[in-house]
Amino acid sequence: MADKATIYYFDGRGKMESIRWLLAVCGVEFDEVLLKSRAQYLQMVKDGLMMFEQVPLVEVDGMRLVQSRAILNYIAGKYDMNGSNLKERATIDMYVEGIRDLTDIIIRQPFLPDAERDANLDLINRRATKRYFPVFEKAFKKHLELVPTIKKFLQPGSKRKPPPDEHYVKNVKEILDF
Ligand SMILES: N[C@@H](CCC(=O)N[C@@H](CS)C(=O)NCC(=O)O)C(=O)O
Repeated sequence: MADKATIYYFDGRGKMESIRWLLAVCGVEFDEVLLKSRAQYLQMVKDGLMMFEQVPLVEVDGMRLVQSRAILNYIAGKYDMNGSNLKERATIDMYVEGIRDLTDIIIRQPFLPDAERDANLDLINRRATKRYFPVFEKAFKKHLELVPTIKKFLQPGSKRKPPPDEHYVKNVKEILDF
């Protein structure tokens, strides 16, 4: 039985969603502490919970992990998701870094000033359809069967978060004071 984790983040996708996905794929149960107010965030900073005063924060195996790459690498390493040799690891890393480049421009979209939204949306569409999706579609054609843990995470009622809405954006801005 995998050790349970506790994750700290806003009530939305952001930089935590890939971590939620990986935990789910690895079959790791997790509790969520949702950041709801600036006071709660400041208290976490005061208590020294986050090394760089940032979330995502994941408590697992007696550690407080921050930095999404470090968190993902730890979980992937622990649950043997890094391939069986250095070459497989390099291939996995290329897919991971590719999808990170795409999600970086997606995550920022709802936080952009109005004047920059259309251009960024255009960039997302171009990059997704022309650069990233074809690579992943090709890979999925080779490995099409749906892993049961992924199937489960896609069901309603899982801890998967919905796309960001105005309420989420307002909440994050209030908590981080920007
Ligand atoms: N490199 C970090 C960036 C984390 C990050 O930017 N977190 C934001 C929320 S998504 C945050 O906590 N910002 C508060 C701050 O930087 O003061 C990671 O990948 O985890």
